[in-house]
Amino acid sequence: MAVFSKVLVANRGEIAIRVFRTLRELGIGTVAVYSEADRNAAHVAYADEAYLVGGGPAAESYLSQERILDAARRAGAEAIHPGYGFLAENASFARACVDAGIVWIGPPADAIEAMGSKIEARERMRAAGVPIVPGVTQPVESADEVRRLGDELGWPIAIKASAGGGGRGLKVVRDPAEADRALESARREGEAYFSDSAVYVERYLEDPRHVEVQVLADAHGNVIHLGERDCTIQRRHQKLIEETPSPAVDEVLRARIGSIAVDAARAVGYQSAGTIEGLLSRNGEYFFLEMNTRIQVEHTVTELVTGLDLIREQVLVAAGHELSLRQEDVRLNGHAIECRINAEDVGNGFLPAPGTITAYREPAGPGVRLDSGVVAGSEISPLYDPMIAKLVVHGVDREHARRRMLRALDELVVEGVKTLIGFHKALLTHPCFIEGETCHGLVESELLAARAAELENGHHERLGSDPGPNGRGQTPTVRSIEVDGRRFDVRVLRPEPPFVELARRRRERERARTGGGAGKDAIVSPMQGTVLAVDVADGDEVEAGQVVCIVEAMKMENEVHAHRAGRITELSVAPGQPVKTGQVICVIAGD
Ligand code: MV4
Repeated sequence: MAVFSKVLVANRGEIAIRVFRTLRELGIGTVAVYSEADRNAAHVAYADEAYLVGGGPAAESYLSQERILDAARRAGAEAIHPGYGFLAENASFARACVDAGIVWIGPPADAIEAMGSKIEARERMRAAGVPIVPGVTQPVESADEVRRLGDELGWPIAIKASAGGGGRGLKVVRDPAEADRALESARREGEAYFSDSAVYVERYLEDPRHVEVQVLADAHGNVIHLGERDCTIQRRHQKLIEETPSPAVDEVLRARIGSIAVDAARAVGYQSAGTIEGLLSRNGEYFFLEMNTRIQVEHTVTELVTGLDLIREQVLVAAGHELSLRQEDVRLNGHAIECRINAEDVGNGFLPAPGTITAYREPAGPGVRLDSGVVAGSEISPLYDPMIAKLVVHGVDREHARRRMLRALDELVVEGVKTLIGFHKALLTHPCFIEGETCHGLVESELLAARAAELENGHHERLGSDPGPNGRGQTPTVRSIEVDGRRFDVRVLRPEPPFVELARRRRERERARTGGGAGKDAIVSPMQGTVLAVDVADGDEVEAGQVVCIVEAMKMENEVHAHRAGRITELSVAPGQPVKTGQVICVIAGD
C-alpha cells in the first residue's frame, strides 16, 4: 500500500525533529513550519522545506490552523503530523485536515473529543467496564454536593476541571470546611485555562503511582498495548522522569492493566498511538484517569524496551496499513529511563530560564539516546516550552539503566542556561529513587534543590562541591593539573575578596531594616503574579496555615498561607494587583 510522499509536521523543537527522522527512514519528504521567532531553529534546518506560518505572537503560529493547511497545500504534503502539544489534541483541526483532503496522522476527531471532556471520558469508561477512580460521571454544581460526596467517598476528595487533564485545575479537599473555596478555585481555573468551568469529584488517593499504558490501534480493528510507563516523578503535574517497566508492576499486573487499556481504546473507536493514564494505589488497585490522544514526550522509553518506532506505526496506520505486530509478538526488553532536560532554575521554583546556549555537548555510547531540538548557539525563547532535550537510556535492568543515566548526565554539557541536569543527578542518587519509591515531596524539597545546584556542572561522584564553612567565604573552581604524569581534577578554593563579605553584610542589614521580604514575621509572595483574592484584613487574628490571599501565576492559583498565628498588620495588597516574588504581603504581629 502506498505511503505518503511528503508530510508536514505542525510542531517545533525536539518532537518535530523526532518525527522528521522517521519520515526520512520511510523515504517521505519532510515539511517544517515555523514562526518568526524560530527562523534559525534546528527543526527548520532539518526539514527538506520550511514555511513561515506566523508573524503574530510567536506561540500562536503553531496554532494557526489556516496557515498550516495553506503551507501543506503549497508544499503538496498529503498528511500532517501534529507532534504533541499545540494542535495535537484539537479535534476541530483534525477535522479541518480531513475536510481539506489531508490525512491526519492521529486518532479520529471523535475520539479526541470524547477523551477531551474528562467527565464524558469517565462515563464512557464506566459504561465499558473500565475501572475509574470512585466518584461522579456528571458535573458537580454545588459545595453541598461536594460535601455529600466527601462523606460518601471518604475524605479527602479531589475536585478536577472537566476540560483539564494533566492535573491542571486539580484541588484536594481534606475536609468539608474547604469545599466552597476549592470548588470556586477549580471552577475559576477551568474557566481561565479552557473556558470551561465544569468540574467533577473523585476520591483522592494518597501516595499513588502515575502508571500509564501505551496503546496502538489501526483501522482494521487491531488494538495492542506496549506495557506501562511509570511517571510518578513530577512537579506541579509536569513529568520530570519516566521509566519502564514500573518498579511497582509485575507481569500479572501488566497483563491486567494492559487489557484495561485495550478495552478503553476500543470503547472510543481509537486509532493511532495513544496513552491510558491511570493511578496505581498502594494496595495495587488500578484506576483509569484520562486518555492522552497523542504521541507523548515519554514515548521514547517504550521504544527502547520494545524496539519499535511508534511514529512509524502512526504514519503507517494513518496510511491504512495494519499494525506491524500482534499482541503476542510484543517483547519487553530490559529497562529504560528518560530525564527531561528543561531550561529551568531549580533553585528558583523551577522557573523557566530562557537564554542562549553557549556550549553544548551530547552524550553518546552504549544504550544512550538523546532527542533534542537545540545546538550550540540556540536561543531558548521564553515563548515556548522550556524542554530542550530528552535524555533516554536503556539497560538490562533498572539499576543498570540508572547508572547509565548518571554516566550520560555527566557527559551532557549545556552551558549558558540553567537546566535540570543537576536536579536529575541529585534525584537519581537519592535512596528514594534507588529503591523505586514514589518520592512524593522529594522533588519539592529544598535539600534536593541544594544538592542539584552542587551537581549542575560537576561530576555526580568524583566532584562533589564543598561550599566551605557556612557555605560562604570561598569561591570554588575546578582545574585540571598534572602531577608526575598523572592527571587530577582539583577544586581550587580561592578565598573571596574582602569586599564580598562587606557587601553581604550590608545586604543583610538592609533586609533586616526594611523587612525586605526576609523579616521573619513578613508574609511574602512566593511568585510573581496577580492577587486574585485577599481573605484577611488589617487587624484580623489568623491561625497558622490560614489562607491570607490567592496569587495567580500562569493561570494557576496559589494559596498564600500564614506561617504562624498572630494579628495581620501592614497589609499591602489588594485584588487585581500585580506582585513580585518576595514582595511583602503583610506582617504578622504578636506572639
Ligand atoms: C489524582 C491524585 C490522587 N487522587 N487523582 C492527576 C494528573 C497527574 N499529573 C497527577 N494527578 C493526580 N491525580 C486522584 N483522584 C494524585 C495525583 C498526583 C500524582 C499522582 C501520581 C504521581 C504523582 C502525583 C503528583 C501529584 C498529583
